[in-house]
Amino acid sequence: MSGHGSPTTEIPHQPGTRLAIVAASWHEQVMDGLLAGALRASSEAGIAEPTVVRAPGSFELPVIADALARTHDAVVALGVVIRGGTPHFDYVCAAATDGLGRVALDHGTPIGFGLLTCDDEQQALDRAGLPGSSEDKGHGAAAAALTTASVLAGLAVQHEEAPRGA
Ligand code: DLZ
Repeated sequence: MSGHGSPTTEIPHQPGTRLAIVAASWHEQVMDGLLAGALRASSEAGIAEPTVVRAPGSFELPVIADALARTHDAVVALGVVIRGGTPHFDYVCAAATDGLGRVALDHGTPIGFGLLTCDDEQQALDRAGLPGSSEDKGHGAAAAALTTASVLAGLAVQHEEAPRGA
């Protein structure tokens, strides 16, 4: 899947949104770029101090995201998994992806999916929002989580204004 076709939506101004970012620790340079992009999106939304926590690896992202989803309005999960010569890649990617999807639905909390699954380090660098990168997936994941939180907040207001059956 490429970034072709990605939307250019403006992030809603939402300074009261409780945002958390969980970032894995493997592949430091790429992670630095992803985290910087997510923090930039947070500041574009007017959120001064999001919660930021580190996970050892991408496999641990869901359990930390689960804890954060209980106390925040939106969570951004960032990680990089690079294909090696063993099936480990597939297991880590599947566990992280399935787990993050489950957390979002279990808690009704949007989880921005900023997990890069790449064949090699160059692919990851190209998506990391670093100087010379063609994409900024950390910013994109945070923008998606924040926009979804804003949509959910709007739906909750509508629901309060128009009780079912009225
Ligand atoms: C073990 C492992 C490997 C081989 N590769 C990566 C990777 O590319 N990116 C990443 O975020 N984590 C990797 N890990 C670590 C696992 O996610 C996990 O932290 C360990 O298996 C310990 O549970």
